[in-house]
Amino acid sequence: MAFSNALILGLFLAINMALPLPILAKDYVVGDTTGWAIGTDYGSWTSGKTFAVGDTLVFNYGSGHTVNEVKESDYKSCTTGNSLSTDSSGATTIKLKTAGTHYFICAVPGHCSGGMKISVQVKAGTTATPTTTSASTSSATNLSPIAAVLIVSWISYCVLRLV
Ligand SMILES: [Cu+2]
Repeated sequence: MAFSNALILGLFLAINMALPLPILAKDYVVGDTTGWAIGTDYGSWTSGKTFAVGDTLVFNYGSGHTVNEVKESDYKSCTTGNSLSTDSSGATTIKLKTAGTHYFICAVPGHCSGGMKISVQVKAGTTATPTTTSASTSSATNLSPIAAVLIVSWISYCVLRLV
């Protein structure tokens, strides 16, 4: 009896550890309490953070700034003429929809070179809609919930028999 209980407990723990937890999309406030401003080192703000598709960047700033998404070359040279998007609402929310590196700068002259530039590396997330590239990995993970349900059902059956 004691052995069975230990076995069940062990199995239960093993399943819990093996099951992938659902990864929820996160909101990141750029620069935290400092927000989107000149003189902030956004390189150190991004370091240690992992951004995934589905996450959101929130830029908070006063009037006189913008958030422009730009290409890498324009990020490096602080060029705003070819911006992919622009906003100056004071609270710009950017949903990270694609994997890869995304670049944002402030379009007000002097601000980008003054530090208002940020690049974020976005990895493919589990919250994204399935694409052909993730098909190979999703087939493996799709099996585990079914297996888990079967195992949990079997454990429940065993526990009920013991009681
Ligand atoms: Cu600015």
